Amino acid sequence: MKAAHLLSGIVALLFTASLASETAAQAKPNIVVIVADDLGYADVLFNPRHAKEVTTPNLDALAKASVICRQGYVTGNVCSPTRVGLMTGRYQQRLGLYTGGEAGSGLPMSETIFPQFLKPSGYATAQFGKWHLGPDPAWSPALRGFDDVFGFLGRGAHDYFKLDDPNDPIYRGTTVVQETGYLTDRLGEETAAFITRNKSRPFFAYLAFNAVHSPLQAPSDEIAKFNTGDINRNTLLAMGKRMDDAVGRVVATLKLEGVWENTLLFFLSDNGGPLAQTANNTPLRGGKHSDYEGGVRVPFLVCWPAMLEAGESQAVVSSLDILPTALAAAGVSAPADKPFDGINLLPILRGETPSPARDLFWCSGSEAGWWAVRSGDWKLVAQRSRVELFDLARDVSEANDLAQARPDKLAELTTRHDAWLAQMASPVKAGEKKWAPGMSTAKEGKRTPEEKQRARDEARARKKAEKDGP
Ligand SMILES: [Ca+2]
Repeated sequence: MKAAHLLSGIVALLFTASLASETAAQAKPNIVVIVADDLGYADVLFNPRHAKEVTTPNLDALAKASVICRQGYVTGNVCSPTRVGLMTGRYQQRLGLYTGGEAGSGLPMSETIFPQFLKPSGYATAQFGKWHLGPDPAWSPALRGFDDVFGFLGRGAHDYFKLDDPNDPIYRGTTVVQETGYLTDRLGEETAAFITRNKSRPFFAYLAFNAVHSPLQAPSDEIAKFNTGDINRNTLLAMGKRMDDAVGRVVATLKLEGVWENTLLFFLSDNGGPLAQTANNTPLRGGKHSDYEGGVRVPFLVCWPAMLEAGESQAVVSSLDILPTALAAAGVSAPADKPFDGINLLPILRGETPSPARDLFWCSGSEAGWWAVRSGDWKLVAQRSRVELFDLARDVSEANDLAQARPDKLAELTTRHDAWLAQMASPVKAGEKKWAPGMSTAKEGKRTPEEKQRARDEARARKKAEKDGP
């Protein structure tokens, strides 16, 4: 009897222990998504071929605790469209949003976005920094699932020092506020304060720096620490360093508040570095505004100390995967009516399943004329009539065009892209899904003087918008 009692006692104890450990394992992780803006692929220390003058010690420390995804992509080559993909887990082209102008004019309010999937599970949600998914307060993230909001809405760029400009306001929630300080510092401080306020419940923080997007502005003492001989480069690096400090502050706060281990954190850039602004994308070709690797392959980290062993991954991953991965980690079901284009990365990054064969697609519509597809190690990159083919396994710099040598692959990838594009919506603003020969030249010849003037005005407006930043 005694022995039986003892045994049942042990069984009960084991049962309780296993329940407790299961509960601990099931505690919902915090989700932190940090997006840099226009960050050069080689302007971070964790790229082994980083530019020698780069200083990002906090990002480097984060990378050492993360899975560094060496083949991480975003879904577009400019700011706004990639944010649609990130917020919905679906290609932005499904909504007819191909260009910066289209996506920046508004991600339809009818779409369910990232925080709205998490809120029913008890997550506190917050957005800090650049929104760029709708131009005015009607499109505010505060009206679509984010409890706390601190940032700016309408444009790709914001002055880093002038934080009280009524023409380009900073909002807290839906209220315009007058702020002081350096914007990048402020975003780090606000995110840290949110973490402290919500440490005892699961939270989702979306920290979208506008750094290191133009305008090139940094505190002069920070700029003075760099000595490249180029004031623009010095300023860009100072902006990057300040962003690195803000990331360091966020990570330090997660640790201080005891929630670091169970936080799933992503870090990436929204598109490649702009070469005109002295960004360095080594060893990749091109930069922002192009579908070469330099425009769409970005620094990409996934960190979850409790559940992911740090290291490197060569899996092809996308910003589309962030939402599905976060929902899987949080135990939230993916929507059945609008299936994600992204995938749950956790089994892949844990090495439980091999990297799946997958295709990634890009398309900026007929106006910009860029489109591209990656299938296995093959990549087709097209802008209008120029179509090139690369083998990324041997030629990550896209220096050796194999279009003539491998017409079979060229045809195969074109077919894959056409099949994908057929599922996408037409551009909401202008043009066709894809540029075709004769499209713009034919129009040009038939224009009346009024149409030509309008085209010139539009080009000027586009140029100004580009300066403000897509
Ligand atoms: Ca950007």
